[in-house]
Amino acid sequence: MNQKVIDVIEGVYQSREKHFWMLLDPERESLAELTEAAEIAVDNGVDGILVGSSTYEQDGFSDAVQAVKKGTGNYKPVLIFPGGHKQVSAYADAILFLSLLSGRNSQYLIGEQLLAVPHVHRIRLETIPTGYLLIESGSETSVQQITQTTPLPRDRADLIATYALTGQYMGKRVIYLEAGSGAVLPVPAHAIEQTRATIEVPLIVGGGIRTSDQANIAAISGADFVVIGTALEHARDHVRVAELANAVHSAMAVESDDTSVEIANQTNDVPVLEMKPAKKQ
Ligand code: 1GP
Repeated sequence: MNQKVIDVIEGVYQSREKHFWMLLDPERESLAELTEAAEIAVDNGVDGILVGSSTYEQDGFSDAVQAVKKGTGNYKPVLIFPGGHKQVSAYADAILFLSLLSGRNSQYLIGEQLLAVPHVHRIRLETIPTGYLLIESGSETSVQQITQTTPLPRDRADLIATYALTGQYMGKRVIYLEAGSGAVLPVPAHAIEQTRATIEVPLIVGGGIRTSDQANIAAISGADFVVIGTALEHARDHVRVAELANAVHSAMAVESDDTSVEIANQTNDVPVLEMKPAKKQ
């Protein structure tokens, strides 16, 4: 990768392309599996690979990133999606420099970042300032448990969009709406739509997306980048990767300014910045 990753990300947003990112968890796969997964991903339409884990604390993280990078043949960006400050590696093209804005736990707002910075600076790793918002997804997820934060209510698209805009105003170059890895329910389409209509920076959406339909809906609703991890874990199925990639890419032609995707239970039309008390469902 000679190009800066932020330029790639902003280029996707500006051109209204849709990109499909695969998440690989080094805690759940061997080095050989990571390389193989990355090879299959690149061969079947994946546009970039995230590497990270909510719990990984071992020294071998950089080896895992190197294994993934090897599998991509340097054709697609490899980004660190860190669960903590030890997840830094010079083999990555960039790191999503996350700040968990939906919570009030200072460890994940600034603490882990501060601990990571000396290493990140030493290796001159590209940082992508990312506003990370955790959205309620039907049950408690590991990211929720680990960060000890409360996710944003899934029926409050207005609140989610306002948090995203706050992130943008704070200087975040990217916003990530996260349902949590393995979530029962993905981020609601209405929350994606309202966030997309509100912010003017690229939007990443992930967590709980398992099917082509769900991936397609996330992209049509306004996600510039759709992330899938769990659904592809250990499943080295070329066809399935290609189907999911196609479901995301094909949304480019479908998305319009009128992204009125019909999703059950998503009828909240409260405009952003006019926040109302949370409704009980
Ligand atoms: C998690 O958004 C990613 O941080 C991907 O989630 O593992 O549920 O696909 P899944």
